[in-house]
Amino acid sequence: MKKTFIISVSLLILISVFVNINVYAHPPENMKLKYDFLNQTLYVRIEHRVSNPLNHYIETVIVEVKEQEYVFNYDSQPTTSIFTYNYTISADCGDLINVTAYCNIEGSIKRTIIACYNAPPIVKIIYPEEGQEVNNTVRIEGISYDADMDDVVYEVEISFDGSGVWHLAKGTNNWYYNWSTTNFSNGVHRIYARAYDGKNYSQLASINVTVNNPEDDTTPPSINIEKPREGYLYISDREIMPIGTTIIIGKITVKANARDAESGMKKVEFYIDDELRYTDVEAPYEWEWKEISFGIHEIKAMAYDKKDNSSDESITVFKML
Ligand SMILES: [Ca+2]
Ligand SMILES: [Ca+2]
Ligand SMILES: [Ca+2]
Repeated sequence: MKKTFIISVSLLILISVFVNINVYAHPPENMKLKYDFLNQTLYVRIEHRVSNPLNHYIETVIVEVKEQEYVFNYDSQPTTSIFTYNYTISADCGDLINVTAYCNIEGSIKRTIIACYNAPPIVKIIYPEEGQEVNNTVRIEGISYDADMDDVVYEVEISFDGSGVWHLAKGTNNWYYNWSTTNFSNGVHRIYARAYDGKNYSQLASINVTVNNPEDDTTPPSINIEKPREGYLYISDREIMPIGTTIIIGKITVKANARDAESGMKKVEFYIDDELRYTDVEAPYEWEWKEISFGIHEIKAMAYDKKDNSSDESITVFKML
């Protein structure tokens, strides 16, 4: 007696495991409705993907209109994917028509239309998420769909901060829009999306995001001339001693130290008496002044950052040979 019981339970478990694997169930994927008022006919197009429509199928379709319920039962479905049922249903323009389709194993799908009226499309923003911090270029992504059988989503548009300017997104059911956040100030901005089915716009979908791009660089770089040093004597590029006046005999390598904390250094220009003599685009910034000259001159080094902010430093020297 006990043995038989155990065997029966084991068999039951085995069968249930087998059944679950064999007929893995999922709710119907989609359903679209259309009501033809002249012919008083309701069209119900169902998407329910199955491997065997004889044991996995839409079993019941229930139509509710004007507090009346129509029940349609089936013992299979016509195809393994998408099929349409027609029902003669009496409705007036403006009536709500609710349709629910039940899978024979698990799940159902429900859709509603208003007889003779267009259902506006629906749009959703999937990325970025509400409150997310963004910078540079952001790919705004979303989905849209339309409940009416004959309608498709014609286009999806994006707008920012209630500007009233709408930008066309790429794609419809799955859409995206590349947004350059550098054209926007840092801080909170609102993204809006709407879909159009050729007749009506959807309700707006919207999210807030925080734009956070590096601030513009308006600070000039720092610069100082390291060589020659004020008040020193140089002979043939060598520092000899402090003598109170800057005197250079022979050639000299002018060296400048320049830094920029924001956008970075672009170049240092070297001038003699306000005449540009050399441009160094890479640190260390230096230039060998070897022209023979005699007299008082001004050496100037001018630093530029990548946003063309500049600053300079000068030194007056006496040069011989
Ligand atoms: Ca529509
Ligand atoms: Ca700077
Ligand atoms: Ca250099």
